[in-house]
Amino acid sequence: MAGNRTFTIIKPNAVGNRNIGDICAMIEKAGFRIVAMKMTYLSRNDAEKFYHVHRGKFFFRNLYLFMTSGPIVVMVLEKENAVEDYRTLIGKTNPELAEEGTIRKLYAQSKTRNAVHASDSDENAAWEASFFFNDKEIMDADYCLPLPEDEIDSD
Ligand code: 3AN
Repeated sequence: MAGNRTFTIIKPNAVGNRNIGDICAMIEKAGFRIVAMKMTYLSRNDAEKFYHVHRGKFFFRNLYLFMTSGPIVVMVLEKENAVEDYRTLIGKTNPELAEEGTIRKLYAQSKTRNAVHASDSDENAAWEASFFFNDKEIMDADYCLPLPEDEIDSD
């Protein structure tokens, strides 16, 4: 593996607002490699399991209803220091406090509709990635790149 991995979700508000492309561009420009990606949705059952650590908190119901309200894009990202660097790129949970130029500053509408989810530790990143992807669906960045140019016809 070329670096560490983190896991992210582009949330229903950002998918609905057609921000998938811009958010992925920011991720790649910041030096992350997308090694797994799909559009899917969270059933209520899955949302309860995925957010089990927030059960009982005052915002749980809002979070759970919002996260099941529309399609999401889930991704595994690879980079040195992935978890911390990605949290820096997305900015604070509350978009009003998020730093200029961060994903949440640009694309979040509120603490609930905050555009993206990010893992908070290597351990949680691995668990969250395995919640959505099997091993075959997570690419080995070293294996995939660079492209084998000598075997591809140039035209
Ligand atoms: P983060 O997403 O920045 O890691 P967490 O893990 O504390 O933040 O919270 C998970 C999710 O719960 C957040 N992305 C947000 O959607 C929601 N959330 C957290 N704190 C609040 C809050 N005070 N009010 C509303 N929603 C919240």
